[in-house]
Amino acid sequence: MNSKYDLAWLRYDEASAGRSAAIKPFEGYLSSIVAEEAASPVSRTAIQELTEGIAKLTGKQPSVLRDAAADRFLAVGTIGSGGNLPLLKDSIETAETARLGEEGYIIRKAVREGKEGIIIAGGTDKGLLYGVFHFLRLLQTAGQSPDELNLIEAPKYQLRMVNQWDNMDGSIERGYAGQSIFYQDSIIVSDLTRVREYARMLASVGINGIAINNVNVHEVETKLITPELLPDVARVADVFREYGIRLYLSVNFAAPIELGATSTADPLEPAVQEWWKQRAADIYRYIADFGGFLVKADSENRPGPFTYGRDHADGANMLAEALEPFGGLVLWRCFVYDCHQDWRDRKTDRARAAYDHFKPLDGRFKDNVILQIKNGPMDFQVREPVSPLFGAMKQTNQMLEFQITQEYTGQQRHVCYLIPQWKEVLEFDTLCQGEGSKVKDIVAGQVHPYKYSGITAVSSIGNDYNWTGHYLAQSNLYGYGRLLWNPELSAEEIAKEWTSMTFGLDPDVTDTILGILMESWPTYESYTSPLGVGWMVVPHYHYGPDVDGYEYSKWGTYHFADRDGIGVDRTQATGTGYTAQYVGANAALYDSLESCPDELLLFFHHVPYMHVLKSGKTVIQHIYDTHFAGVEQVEQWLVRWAALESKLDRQRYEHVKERLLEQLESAKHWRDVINTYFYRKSGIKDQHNRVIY
Ligand code: GCV
Repeated sequence: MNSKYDLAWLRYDEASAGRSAAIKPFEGYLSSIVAEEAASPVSRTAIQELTEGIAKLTGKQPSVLRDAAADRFLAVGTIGSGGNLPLLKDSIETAETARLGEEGYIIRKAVREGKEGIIIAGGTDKGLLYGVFHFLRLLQTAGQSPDELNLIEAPKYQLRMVNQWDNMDGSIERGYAGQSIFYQDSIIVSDLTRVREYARMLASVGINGIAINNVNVHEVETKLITPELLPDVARVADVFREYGIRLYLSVNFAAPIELGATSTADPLEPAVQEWWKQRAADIYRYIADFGGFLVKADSENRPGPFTYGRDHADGANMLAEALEPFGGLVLWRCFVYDCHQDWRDRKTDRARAAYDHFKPLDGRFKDNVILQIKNGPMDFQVREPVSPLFGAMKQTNQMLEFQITQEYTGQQRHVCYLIPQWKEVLEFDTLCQGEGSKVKDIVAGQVHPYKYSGITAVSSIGNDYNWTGHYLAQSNLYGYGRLLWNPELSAEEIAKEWTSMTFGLDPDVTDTILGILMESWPTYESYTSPLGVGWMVVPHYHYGPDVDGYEYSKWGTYHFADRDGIGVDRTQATGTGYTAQYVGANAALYDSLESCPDELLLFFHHVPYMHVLKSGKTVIQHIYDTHFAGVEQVEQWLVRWAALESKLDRQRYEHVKERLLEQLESAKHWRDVINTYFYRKSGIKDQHNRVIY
């Protein structure tokens, strides 16, 4: 290890097998960069990234010129920002410019007066930066030719964010990759080198917003919005700004009380409203382009408007009013449910909560409020249906929240490539405006005309050398950004890009890693909780099996297994009626035992163990078979990984091997606990007589 941290997919590793073949067709263009004088910090970053990237990839420093001296060169700039780069101006049509918006770019070959240039032209400086990262990606992934190059790209989503769940004591809630890179000992770190490197990683995949503190806002963090801490927050905002990323803060709804200003946090109380207006004014004095507030209210014991008999529109609107004069946004989370439920109460259903709380408020939110909705109705399980709240509110901005950090999917000790899961969510057709009302279009504001929309996710990074705990978990952070840029990319394409950039182009290496990644989500699902029922994890910690860990608890997460059967009845006739929150054919699909998809059966229905699935297997046999198969799959991965020993650097090879060995042990533990539990409950034998305890 030469540096203090791994460079992930930005290693620009000249020596990687096959890399030079990818660069070769571009070689003639790479020694001179023709650029206007950088007009903004983001343009400066773009030119610097391009120069340094090429230098590392080729071993030769390109020169940056104002005019084309050589016959071949790269021409970089923003569209409409002056006449210094004729090649750039001449080769772009006005109609194309309109397609770019602020963040899009064009990359193509152009010829003028016998000189050939590859142009990288951004709609604005941000578009240029994204174009530069795209071009550097082309140099690292095989099969590109300058002659065929003609790309026009713009991101699908307006807000493309990450949420850090970092606390100022340096810990990270649900963090599995070390301590915070932002905070230590209750202050913001003075050396922001690593934060800058993180900004690069995020910008390289198109992320444009970050909330830098945990949504559970504790005592010290409550002060982040005060002049005491704002100078430090502003330092962090400065770093992200250079990479086109806006900074947001999570706020404590009870802040005016906790900071001693008022005796209430009632959103309709003028003194409280005034206090928030003052805080907003303070913040924008320090950070002129501050993004806004992220809020977890009335959720898991956090304060909120319910205390004062007010609803969530009252709460969100008060904050929105304070931010409005400055163009700030309120990202208001819908993860609101009763976490003090009585497990004996079979009528209350946590899955219903977000829809029941928020749907009736449609039309009441100010237009700088966006509701932030988790992908599923429960909590980032390995398998859940899509939240029925998406698209259910026509007049209220919505954004989607994913979880990159692998809280319930192996905690970055198990490989679990999540892009296929996220793609299923995005492709779900809610039917809210008839067929073709997919989640991916709803959160792009293309189904209902939302003013603001987008996607966010809980980040997975910490100060571990490799950022994400498991080297292969870097693929989820990379893939998340790429998917937000363009949700039409396939999970394989994304995995391939990441693998090539991170590990080089040797087909043995890329094929093996690609295979493991693509098999990993179904594998994780197969040896953990079956058929969409979820939970069955060690309470609070959420790693490893504990079938009844949450069964008699207050958290509303039950499986109801008894000697005869298992599953949660969420049907309209006999269950909690949750299925009715879906539209038309979707409600019918989930409500009927006949049509409900196997993988979600136990989420929606309580069935006997001998119920026959669409696959032809009984539920109990499915449980046994998948749990044995999951372990065998991990065993196979170890064999495939071992074959790469001579092709990988020692550090990464050994690290992944160790994690796979741990995954194998953990998968066996899951298999034996789950199979034994259900064998003992049901008394039904495995058809294949395998060992169950
Ligand atoms: C930040 C889950 C996690 C909590 C998290 C919460 C949330 O319940 O276990 O750690 O709190 O989600 O999303 O607010």
